[in-house]
Amino acid sequence: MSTVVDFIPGVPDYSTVHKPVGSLFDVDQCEWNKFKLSQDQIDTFWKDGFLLNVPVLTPQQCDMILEDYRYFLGGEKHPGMDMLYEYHSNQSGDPDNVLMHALGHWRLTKHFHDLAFLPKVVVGVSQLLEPSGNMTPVRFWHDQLFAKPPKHGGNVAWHQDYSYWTRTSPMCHLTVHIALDDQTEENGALKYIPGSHRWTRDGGKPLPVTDFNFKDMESIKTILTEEEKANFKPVCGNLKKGEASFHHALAVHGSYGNRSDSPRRAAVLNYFKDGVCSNTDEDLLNGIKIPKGQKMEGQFFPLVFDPKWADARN
Ligand SMILES: O=C(O)CCC(=O)C(=O)O
Repeated sequence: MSTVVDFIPGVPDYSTVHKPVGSLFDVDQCEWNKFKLSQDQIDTFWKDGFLLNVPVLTPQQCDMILEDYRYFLGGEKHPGMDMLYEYHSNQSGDPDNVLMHALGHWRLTKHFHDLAFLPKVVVGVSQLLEPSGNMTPVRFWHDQLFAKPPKHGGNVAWHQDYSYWTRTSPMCHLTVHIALDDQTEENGALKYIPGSHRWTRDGGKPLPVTDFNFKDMESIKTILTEEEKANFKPVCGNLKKGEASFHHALAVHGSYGNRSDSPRRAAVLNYFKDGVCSNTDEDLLNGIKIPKGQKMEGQFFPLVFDPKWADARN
């Protein structure tokens, strides 16, 4: 797909194009292999279930993304809001714990669209999707924005991502969380539980969802075993602006409220291995269906990296 088609007259739907369309990064200079993670980074990911502090955006690129973020924080509304898969101005419903959460904004602006194709992200994802470390073709699943306003920014309750994604299978998914502001203990930095990517039920199933509104931070503890509770030792990511963490689809993660004087905003990218199938005849995302058993592909699930592209540059 290479031509942008309007969703409603005058509102382009960038999901109709499966390559970068804007000026967030220079595509011609793209030499895929230079974006590979080191073996140490890959080993850390498989040991802990996450990898921290990978620089993926410059502060200037973060500011370009933050320009587009304004559509989601009240005030100016984007004319294509109906294209979003989800939009919660405050997912918790509690005015003292405000969490803005959106999905599907890659369809709305060039910068959000291109972020999904960022070489520094997709090459690493390709390396981390297979425990063997063999690079594998990668498809985009969806994006997410999480913003916590100053002083009364809300929690994101501890969870495993795949608990929300069993409508796609097999589990071969990965998340990249990009900090658009420096993250600290005070502003609600993302935290991880090392080793929790091995916490499953009934022969490999994820833990059940315990809080769909992300509000009740500790609700996950009601379903953990004594051993899991004993090993519940959070590590703070302390990501700097422009740094990313890569996490396994079963890595337990979450974040507390923002009590600082500044907003804490993040852009999250979710991917899966090419070949993952739909596991439902119902909606996969708002109005988007793929029959159960069929491969996830087409307009909404672009191929963002194939190791063949890197080989072709050598
Ligand atoms: O922004 C947050 O604190 C939570 C983000 C999250 O759940 C994720 O990156 O998968």
